[in-house]
Amino acid sequence: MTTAPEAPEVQTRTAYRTCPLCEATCGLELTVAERPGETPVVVRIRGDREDVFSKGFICPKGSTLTHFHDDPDRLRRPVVKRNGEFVEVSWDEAFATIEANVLPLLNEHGRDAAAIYLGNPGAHNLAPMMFNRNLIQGLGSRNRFSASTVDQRPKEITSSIMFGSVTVPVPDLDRTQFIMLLGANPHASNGSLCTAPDFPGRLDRIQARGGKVVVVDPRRSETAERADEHVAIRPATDAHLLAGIAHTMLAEGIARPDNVAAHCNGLDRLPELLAPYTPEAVALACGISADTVRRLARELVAAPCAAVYGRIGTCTQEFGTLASWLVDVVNILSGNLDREGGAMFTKGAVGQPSSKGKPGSGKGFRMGRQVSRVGKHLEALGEFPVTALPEEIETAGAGQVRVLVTNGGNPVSSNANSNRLAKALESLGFMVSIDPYINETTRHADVILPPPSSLQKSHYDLALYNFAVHNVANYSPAILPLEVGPDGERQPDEWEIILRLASVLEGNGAHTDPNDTVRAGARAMLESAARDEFGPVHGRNVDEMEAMLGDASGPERMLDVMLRTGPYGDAFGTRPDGLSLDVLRANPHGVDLGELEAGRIPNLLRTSSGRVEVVPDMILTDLPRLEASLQRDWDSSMVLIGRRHVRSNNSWMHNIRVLTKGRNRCTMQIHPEDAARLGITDGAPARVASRTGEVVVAAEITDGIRPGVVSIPHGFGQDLPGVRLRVASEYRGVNTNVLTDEYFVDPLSGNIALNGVPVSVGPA
Ligand SMILES: Nc1nc2c(c(=O)[nH]1)N[C@H]1C(S)=C(S)[C@@H](COP(=O)(O)OP(=O)(O)OC[C@H]3O[C@@H](n4cnc5c(=O)[nH]c(N)nc54)[C@H](O)[C@@H]3O)O[C@H]1N2
Ligand SMILES: Nc1nc2c(c(=O)[nH]1)N[C@H]1C(S)=C(S)[C@@H](COP(=O)(O)OP(=O)(O)OC[C@H]3O[C@@H](n4cnc5c(=O)[nH]c(N)nc54)[C@H](O)[C@@H]3O)O[C@H]1N2
Ligand code: SF4
Ligand SMILES: [Mo]
Repeated sequence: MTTAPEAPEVQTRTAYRTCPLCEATCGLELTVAERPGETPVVVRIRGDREDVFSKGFICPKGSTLTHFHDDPDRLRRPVVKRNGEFVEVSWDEAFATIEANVLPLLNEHGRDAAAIYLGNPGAHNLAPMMFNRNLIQGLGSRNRFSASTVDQRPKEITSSIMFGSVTVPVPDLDRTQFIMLLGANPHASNGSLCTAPDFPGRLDRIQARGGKVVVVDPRRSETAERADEHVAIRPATDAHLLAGIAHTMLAEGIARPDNVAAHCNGLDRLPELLAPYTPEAVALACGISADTVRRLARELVAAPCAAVYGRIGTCTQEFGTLASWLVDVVNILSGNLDREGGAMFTKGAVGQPSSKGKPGSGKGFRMGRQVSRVGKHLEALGEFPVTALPEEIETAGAGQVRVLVTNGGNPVSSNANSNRLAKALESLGFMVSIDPYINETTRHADVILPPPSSLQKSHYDLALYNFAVHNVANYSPAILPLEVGPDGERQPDEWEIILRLASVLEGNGAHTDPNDTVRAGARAMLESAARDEFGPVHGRNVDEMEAMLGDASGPERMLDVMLRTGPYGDAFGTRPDGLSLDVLRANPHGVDLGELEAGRIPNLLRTSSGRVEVVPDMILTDLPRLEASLQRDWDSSMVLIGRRHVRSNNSWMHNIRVLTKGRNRCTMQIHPEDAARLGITDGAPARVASRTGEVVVAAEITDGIRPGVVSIPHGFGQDLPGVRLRVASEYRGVNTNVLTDEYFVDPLSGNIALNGVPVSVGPA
């Protein structure tokens, strides 16, 4: 502790925490001021220069955790809707209200009359990562939805089929000499399904060491601006381009999948399957030259090492699964899968399916174990695609959804056809949200349970470290205490909220001790680890291991088990230098677990064949659609795409004025040729319409976008009745998902196609 000279009674201390806002996991250094008898406050946040992974990097959002914490609109106590108005109540009353309203509905209509929607922050916070499964179990409904099906589901499916589990290869950013990014703008997003603090700096360093960065994007994004080459592709034709590249490698005899060929099924079928995708044929669809397709194929093979990486633009579009599959096919054919400087596999410290159980094979992947009631959409990874949510609420009959639970999600903003979804939510019998804000979605709720702010909860990036470009582990304890309400009631921690709600929904009441659930969960994990004959604690005495957990509670108890039984763990004593929660506590800047390892195939495979399934049957069923689209009249309509900005985060950070101040960022970008033809003036309002709706948005004329394409960012449009976001509601933004179409999906995954949506554009 040091004493600040200007205010003798104030003590300051330094604390460290991983930023939970995006996937980059930057280390933050926080200065906490403490005055005797008062609640401590965080007075400064900056990048932690000693963080083993981020080394001091942060973006403008990272230092705003205090603004979020202090936001007067952020709920501190639960609210219950009475006569259309939200009123603050005690936690006990909130849970009692849920119990009194939800259980009768479920008793009458059955458990499937409930649905759950889990949003993006759930992937960034320890408690939901650990305990959302309890919430799902407590609800007991088959109607499970998440933001994953407006995001990365296509990639999760292709890696599950090809490798046997959600084991997504990441570009080896720090060693590659050639990277081709499709539909990703890490200058704004800092990367996704590729955890890399200072992703932009890592791209710069590829160039600095003589490598090449190629960006494939209909828009000259900030990333494209700094790249060596920008390929301005037509939206939704990445699968065509990648098929053309793969075709070229095979046709020219330059493919060299030798490093993994012995472990692949179906490689020999690729030449025939990809025969239609000649550079000339795909060039027409992609709106780029055949020579470019050919040259990219040759460069990818000729580079000392290379990685192809696709993200939002390749997933949230009508050929999302095919494009995601082809990313890996091209990495295989260029000889770069599972190789240094190529597309590699992370080995997370908490253990993944690919590092548990028998090395080299497993149960493989199955989807469609359930089919949704109305639209007959297939389940994948335990969920239905969220395209099915509105129709499940609206359509009468047995199994109609009458109760909705959301945790950290804003589907009215983030899912397609917002107007329809908002109307559907209004018709629900009861809705419960765990959320800090009254926003576009939660204004429809009957009860909102607010989690503590990020500064008040502990953290470990359970999911994101499994997609990191370097193996690391980092745990952050909570920095500020939980609040105590006017009645002396302590605010529950996020994990306690989730587990209490799970208990209420299950019918066990709000007064079961969440710690009993935690203890039982940790014990079950130990039992399963002791049974794993390939794991580090096989055959060990469970009581003995349990005793070593001490009295750790909450997610920490579970995390400790995961770390200790994981690939780097201390195995409860037999590997004394290994990881445990104590080791992470002693290393607040994180633990460096080394560079990604090459040659993890075949051991990481969990396919039933024990091979990489290069040509899965599911893919075969969809290839005819891709081939037919080669003949499509791609210019028949203007199309809409999205974008992100570094100063915003999906829908929920627009209430932080330091981020939203400055020029209007929610504009419709349009090419000068289109603007002239359609009578659009720069800065003036333009009308954009689609099958589902219409918005009026300020036009931004720029030659940075391809003709025929307009771009509007998502997550804006908070100025709706009932929303309590005073800063965000003043912003001149519109909700672009009024225009996106819930029935325009990638058919294999059911993921909504948010990019490449046909629209008409004119002056307002
Ligand atoms: N600042 C900030 N960071 C974020 C987020 C945020 O909202 N703001 N969100 C986080 C989340 S949830 C995610 S999933 C990640 C996403 O991270 P990214 O995948 O990097 O997402 P975007 O920044 O939207 O970049 C997508 C790019 O795809 C382009 N594009 C659109 N359609 C197509 C197409 O058909 N083909 C190709 N090739 N390109 C296309 C767009 O022009 C855009 O430049 O970002 C995360 N990080
Ligand atoms: N047009 C278009 N639409 C898109 C996208 C796009 O590129 N274009 N991107 C899609 C993508 S990639 C994603 S991931 C989705 C995101 O979709 P969602 O997850 O549905 O939406 P978010 O905007 O991330 O909203 C997060 C919600 O969580 C709340 N929240 C914030 N922190 C916490 C917390 O700690 N705990 C809890 N319980 N709640 C919290 C916020 O108040 C907000 O209500 O949007 C998708 N929608
Ligand atoms: S890039 Fe920004 S928002 Fe993302 S983790 Fe780092 S500081 Fe946080
Ligand atoms: Mo996302």
